[in-house]
Amino acid sequence: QIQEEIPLAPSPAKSPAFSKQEKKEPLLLIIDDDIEFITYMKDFLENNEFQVLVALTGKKGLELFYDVNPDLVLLDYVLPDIDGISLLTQIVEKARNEFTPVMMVSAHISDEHRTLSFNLGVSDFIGKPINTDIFLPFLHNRLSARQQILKRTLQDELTGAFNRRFMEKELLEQIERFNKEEDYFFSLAMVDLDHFKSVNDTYGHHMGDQVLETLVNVFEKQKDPEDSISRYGGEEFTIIFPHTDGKDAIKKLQKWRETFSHISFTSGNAEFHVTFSSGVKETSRNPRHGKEVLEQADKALYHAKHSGRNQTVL
Ligand code: GH3
Ligand code: MG
Ligand code: MG
Ligand code: MG
Repeated sequence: QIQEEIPLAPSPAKSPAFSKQEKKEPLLLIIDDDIEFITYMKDFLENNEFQVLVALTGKKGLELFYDVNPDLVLLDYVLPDIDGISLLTQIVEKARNEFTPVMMVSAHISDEHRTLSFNLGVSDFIGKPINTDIFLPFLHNRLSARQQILKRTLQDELTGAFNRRFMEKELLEQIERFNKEEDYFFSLAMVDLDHFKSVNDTYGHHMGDQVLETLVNVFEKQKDPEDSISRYGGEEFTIIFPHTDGKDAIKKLQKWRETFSHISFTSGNAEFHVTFSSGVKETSRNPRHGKEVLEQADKALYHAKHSGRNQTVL
């Protein structure tokens, strides 16, 4: 039997599958009211290592889309609650922003339907019943294209962390949630390596690059799945901790700082250690803009630097 919302394992993570650590099964959202079709597809896809979420109405589908950020959407052409094409348009627009392929599925393929769908921005139009032999490789192609795009647009090449563009998008979403949901809060940290210029000057840029990669590795290994590490620029990183107050964010950072500062880097015969400083801002009072949160974390970072480095300041 189909529930409208099939619960997912831990947090329906925001972090994309291209993260070095977590290789997750792709998440598909099926928005359709055809129970027979849904049952069949859900079963088939789950047997082929996909996670599947189902929504029986367009409205529920859009809500779920915002909640779980799926990798691909299978969308019924005709849904009971769709008011004209406005909801369809909203789903497709949301999908476009996330580089998420939308496959329109319908038992009635007319040129008119197809034209309308493609004009909306749907990437594919598939007829029911679906030939699953053909569908599977097709699905994989679409998903791998999406991964490539996400990688290029949201990931920092050197470290594998997210890039600043991702961070800005994520911060905007966090702020929106914070302003909308009563009990929601998050923390943001700015991290900057200590005396990094001298690492470059003494051991060379290549070594400096290795230090940056190692730092991100330490973070990625110790972070919780929903935390996101982004390279803000140069040797500065931003970490967003959803559902985390300043105290807990600091606790995490202290642990990471400890681990990182004990790593021995070697260059020729020399052995050296590197530390970082960080500033944390928690959303305890109403921040109106992401910029404000960033500025306050940056201020805290400034204090950490000026109180002797290798520390975290709230
Ligand atoms: P502080 O403790 O005050 O932060 O001192 P610092 O020497 O780290 O000073 P600052 O943060 O201003 O230095 C940033 C340095 O990081 C300068 C720049 O050459 C270096 N850097 C930025 N991006 C990269 C990179 O991608 N690779 C390497 N190797 N170095 C980088
Ligand atoms: Mg239908
Ligand atoms: Mg700096
Ligand atoms: Mg620095």
